Amino acid sequence: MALSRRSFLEASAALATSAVVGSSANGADVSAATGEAAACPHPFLTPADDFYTVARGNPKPHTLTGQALADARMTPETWRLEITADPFVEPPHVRMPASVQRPLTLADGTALDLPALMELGKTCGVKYVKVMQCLNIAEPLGQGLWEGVPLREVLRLCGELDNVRRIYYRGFHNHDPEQIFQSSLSYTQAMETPPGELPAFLAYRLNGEPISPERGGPVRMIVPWAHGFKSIKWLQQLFLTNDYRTNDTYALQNNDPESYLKTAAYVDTGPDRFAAGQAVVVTGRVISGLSGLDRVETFLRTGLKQDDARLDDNDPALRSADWRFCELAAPPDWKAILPAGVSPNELLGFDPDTGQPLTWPPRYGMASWTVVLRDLKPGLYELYARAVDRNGYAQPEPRPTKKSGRNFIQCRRFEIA
Ligand SMILES: Nc1nc2c(c(=O)[nH]1)N[C@H]1C(S)=C(S)[C@@H](COP(=O)(O)O)O[C@H]1N2
Ligand SMILES: [Mo]
Repeated sequence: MALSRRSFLEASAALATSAVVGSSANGADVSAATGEAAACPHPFLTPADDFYTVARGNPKPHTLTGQALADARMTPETWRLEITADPFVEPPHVRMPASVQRPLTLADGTALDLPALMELGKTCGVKYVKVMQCLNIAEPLGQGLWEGVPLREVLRLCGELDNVRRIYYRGFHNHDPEQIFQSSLSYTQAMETPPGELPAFLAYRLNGEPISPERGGPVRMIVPWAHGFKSIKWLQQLFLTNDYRTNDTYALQNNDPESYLKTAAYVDTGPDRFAAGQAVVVTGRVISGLSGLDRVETFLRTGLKQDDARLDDNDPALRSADWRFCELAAPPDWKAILPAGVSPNELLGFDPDTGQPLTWPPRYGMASWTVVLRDLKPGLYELYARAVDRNGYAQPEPRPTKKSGRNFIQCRRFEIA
């Protein structure tokens, strides 16, 4: 697993600005806030190159260039998608194999190409904002505006499906079975979407641009509600199976393969020493997961000694701490940050009349938060942050098990000297 990271925290210079911008999370009490401006410490849309990359493979497919990239069918011209039925049976669990009326294959020249996928996008394309988050990394990887075609529309190209209980999908893996990285959805998850929710889809544009090889292009699966392992890069193959088990590569690594994104706040790193009298700016991000976001809260722990350990998530002192409402950065000026030609009114998760997100942050999206602390006496401090979801659960609840996604309570330690 390779992890690379570029600019993680934007310069905090823009932070010490004017009055409180109106973004009270779902009507929560703003009076307890710091009373400081919540200028956005992160760009709302992460530039494609600034995502934190999680990629397997030797060589990593996105490092291929020239003819090797074309041979991998990872260029817009060479990209193809195969859709086939899996003959797998295993009585008594799986008695009949899946079947598909019109498979799409390379062998008979019917595999889907990029122009055909984009043509489909003209009539049934979707656009939405979604954060990418790895189940095993305690930090959002980046947030993009993704555009593409719902998986169900692509499956409909294949005519009648029978005995199909799961849809599996894989990306380019150097033609080496050992390197296969696969994920899956149930038939229902692929075909049906609750109103107002976001469908699984085949993405071919990120932030208004073609998807780069590093971000999984030319075509990548995006499963909006799930952690990154469901969003397979360099997509090449769908196979339809009657095996109902979730044999995702991540399941084999002890993760909950049906985990949803968790509502959780994350704390940015930053300087650990400030001069007395200097304002301390602590920033972070919050993801709105399955249970939505009501508010972010922070707790300033004071009077620490150098060798004091940070408070554990289960520490009663943390549970009963003096948690204060924390201001979120307001929604951005959509016209200024969306790619040319994209209107906020057409984004899923946004109100088609007002062009504003239906929730803040948008469903399976993220926003930034900022706390400004002034007049702190010399000493050692820790600033903790937690999210409270729309069912009233405070992080790390309701799902503290880390193999369903990382959401322990983060803190930043700093000294006033
Ligand atoms: N083909 C393929 N797709 C993949 C992976 C991979 O290794 N190979 N890694 C997955 C994991 S575990 C994560 S968290 C996300 C990371 O997406 P990013 O690199 O665009 O941030 O990609 C997913 N898609
Ligand atoms: Mo991941």
